[in-house]
Amino acid sequence: MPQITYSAAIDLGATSGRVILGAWAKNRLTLTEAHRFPNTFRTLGGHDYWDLGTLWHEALTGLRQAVAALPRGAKLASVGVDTWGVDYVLVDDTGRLVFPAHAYRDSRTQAGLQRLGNTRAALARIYAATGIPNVFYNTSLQLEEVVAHCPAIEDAATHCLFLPDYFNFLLSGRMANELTIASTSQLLDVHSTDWSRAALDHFRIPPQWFSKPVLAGTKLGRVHGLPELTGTQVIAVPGHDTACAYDAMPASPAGDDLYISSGTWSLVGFESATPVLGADALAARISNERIGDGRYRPLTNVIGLWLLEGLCKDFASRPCNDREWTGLIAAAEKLPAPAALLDVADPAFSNPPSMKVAIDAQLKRRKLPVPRNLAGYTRLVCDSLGRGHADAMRAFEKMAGKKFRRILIVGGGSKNRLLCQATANAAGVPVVSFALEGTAVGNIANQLVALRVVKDIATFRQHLGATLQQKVYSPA
Ligand code: LFR
Repeated sequence: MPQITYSAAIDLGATSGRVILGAWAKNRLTLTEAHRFPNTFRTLGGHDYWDLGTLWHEALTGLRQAVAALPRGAKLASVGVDTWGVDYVLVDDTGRLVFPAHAYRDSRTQAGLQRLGNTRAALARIYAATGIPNVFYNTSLQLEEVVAHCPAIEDAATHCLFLPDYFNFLLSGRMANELTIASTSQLLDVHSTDWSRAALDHFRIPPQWFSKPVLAGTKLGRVHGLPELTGTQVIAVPGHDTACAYDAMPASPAGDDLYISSGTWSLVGFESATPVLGADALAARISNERIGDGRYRPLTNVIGLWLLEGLCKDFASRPCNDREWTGLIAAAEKLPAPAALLDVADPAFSNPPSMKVAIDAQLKRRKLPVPRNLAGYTRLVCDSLGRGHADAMRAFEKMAGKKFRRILIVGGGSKNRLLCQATANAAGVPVVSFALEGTAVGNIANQLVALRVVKDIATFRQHLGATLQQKVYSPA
């Protein structure tokens, strides 16, 4: 019998969550989806909140199903949690929630966003300190608003845990802040792996709420309180889903691949030993998020397939299954390329009541024709996102002084032929798409490294690359 290591990834996204069981044997990872469930935030009295009780319940259901799927006598060696970025809970010393968990699309940060946006010197200082631009969802703006709105919170809360940190605590009983998720906050020092006192002071956030972040691979302890999981290690993987997705990229060791994790957001970036900072980087909204080992992932957040998801809501003819999606993409491919593309950075696209109305308004303002049907809009959106990806690539090349030879794409958009081809055409380099559950695979890869079953992430990528199905789109 080969030696098999079983690990589970709890991988929580803003619109769906899953628990994936990984089996590693003979340098090959086999995945089983133990459980998948929808996620959404709920609006109460004008504010948006996550339903953490339901998420925890679903995570436990998934873990139990993962254990039930193990062969007789096998044990789950470890479990790791990753989630979307920036969201957090405030707890007391016993881990009790002392403030409701808001969702990052809640509008309570708008005033702070504008205030910081209008004070150029302060924004430049915060960017120099944290490497994170001014974005509406930043934890910094969220916490600034909580402290201002509810000063008593400073006494009630003793710890700020990001969502992966909180689920790790529920599993292991240990409170720790993990580095990659901390790096999404705009509160981490860009030159060290500790918090930025300048940023915490600027936003008036109590520094005692945070502990020095741990690196990915830290063992937090055994799962407690769940008899089925006795002995299973809780491992702090990169808590940020995008950091996990990037770790799963079968990248060339030469470091000349650009990465896109394509889903609701298009997360375009690369790996670097140094951050990309300065006025041009701030203007290009480059986020210097962190890799699990402490290095950097300079990244631009292009609006992504949120545009297409939003548009579909406005069409009765919207696709409802994989076959219909393929049909829509094929119809869009047959259309002529649009004469002019959308400005995808238009803030009107971030959360409009109707995406179609928002797109039409931009086109009319620019005196451009409005597409006739959903296929026409799909063509316009994919070509425009391809251009957005290429623009991000060129900005990185200029600022980091390097050339990218390929673009690697994972996530939902990697299955979208039109988007992959549009990206290759606009960027002038091949796009390589992988059929890969990037976030869950990166989560499990980090557990295997922590368990010393795999030497390091580079070795994992080599093994993964040898077994993965890939499709290459050459620039037309
Ligand atoms: C993707 C993601 C992005 C982050 C956004 C908000 O799931 O983590 O990286 O910018 O969600 O947190």
